[in-house]
Amino acid sequence: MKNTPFPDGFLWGGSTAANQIEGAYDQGGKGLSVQDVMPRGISGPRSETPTPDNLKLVGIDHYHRYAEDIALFAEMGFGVYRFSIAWSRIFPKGDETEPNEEGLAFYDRVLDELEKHGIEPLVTISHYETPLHLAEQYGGWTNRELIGFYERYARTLFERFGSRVKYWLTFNEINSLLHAPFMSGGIPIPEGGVPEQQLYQAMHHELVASARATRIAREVAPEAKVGCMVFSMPIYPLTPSPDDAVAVMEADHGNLVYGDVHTRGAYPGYFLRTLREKGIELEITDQDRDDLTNTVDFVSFSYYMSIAETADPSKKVAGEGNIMGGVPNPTLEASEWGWQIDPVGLRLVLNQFWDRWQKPLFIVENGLGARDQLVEIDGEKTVVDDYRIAYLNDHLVQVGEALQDDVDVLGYTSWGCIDIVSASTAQLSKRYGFIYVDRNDDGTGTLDRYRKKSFGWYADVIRSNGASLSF
Ligand code: BGP
Repeated sequence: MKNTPFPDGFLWGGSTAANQIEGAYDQGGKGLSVQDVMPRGISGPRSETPTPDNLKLVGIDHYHRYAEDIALFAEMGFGVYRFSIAWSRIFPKGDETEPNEEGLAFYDRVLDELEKHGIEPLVTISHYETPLHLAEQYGGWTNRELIGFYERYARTLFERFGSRVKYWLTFNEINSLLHAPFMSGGIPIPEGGVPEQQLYQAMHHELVASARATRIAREVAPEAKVGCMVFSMPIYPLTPSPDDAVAVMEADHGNLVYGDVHTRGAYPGYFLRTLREKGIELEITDQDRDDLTNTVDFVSFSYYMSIAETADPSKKVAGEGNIMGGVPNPTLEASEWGWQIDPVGLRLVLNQFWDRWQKPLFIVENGLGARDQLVEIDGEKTVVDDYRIAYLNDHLVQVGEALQDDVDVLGYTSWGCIDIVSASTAQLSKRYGFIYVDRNDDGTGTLDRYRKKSFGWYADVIRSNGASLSF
């Protein structure tokens, strides 16, 4: 075996979210989630009710094909699979006192399948799919009552699945709340936007809910490891000017405060200054402060891209990006969707998070969204996705660098290991998978699955524990 920087037991796998993969939006007793009225993704208008042009209503029909999909993951050698539980399958409206048994039973079946193949589950409790009723009747996370509803939901999951699931994530990309209030926090957006006072209060409620979930897990499922999940975004100064460096520090703070609270159990001083300067007074009870001290076991994050930042208003142009765009970096190329590709940024993030938080890290999203062309080779349909292989290879090489820096990394789950509906644009043509799904943006397609070239490539990476990468 060739040398590899990846330690024994490193968890290799893939990652998805219920609202982007399952479909069956109104089956099995499921209620509506905010995603069911977001036919155009984050930036498009919401609809009043689910409309047939919303690709998420069918997704890739994983609700019915999960066994076939998990068998394909097993064929690649996955040791871990990250998926989310749809809150509205378990509590269809969100404020019920009793869970929907049919919803719980579905995830039992998914877990059975994973167990059969020896794949460790990694479960996101809430991935951008707040029950719609909680958004419309309560104002989403601006309302303190959501803490209690989430608590009941989390307790239900820990009680039911706690002995079968070791790794849990409380909220997907919790630091996206201020950038995408409806998708991330179920907060209806009035004309003129959500007042900042309410947004920051919602942020506080989610942080308390996350910490309470950790507390409950300790009681109910003592073997469980609970992590937070943030999007990571290295930010470079556009020039060497000290003012640009300060602009970077401040932008960084806006993203890092969530991880700081989750790992330290209290708000950092720089955040309190931001609140003071904005004239925001948060309602924080003594109980909240006590709850926040329930810090996480590990930190997980997504990584797709980096941005630049400047203090010079004339140079401040907004580029495209995951959750937040930034000033484009002139030294980097971008994906077809304008996300700038930066493998080295992943090493920087891993080192920064490790140095800052000293908690094991889990890379739970990374990948390239690209348009794929289905072709036939030797009678088999496939995609020759060398661009995806290059992207993933270069990022994994940087994970290897971070491991040599002695950063503690538990595992890597590439995003959208099978093609799913995009979160930002609600397209199916923005594909991340090792497995091609025959479904198009207009909703046509057979939903058949095909192995892409990257499928065999990733299987080799996993089998060799990273030794087959081109360093
Ligand atoms: C993250 C989300 C995912 C996801 C991914 C890729 O922000 O956690 O749900 O989809 O980004 O983004 P997109 O699907 O918009 O390409």
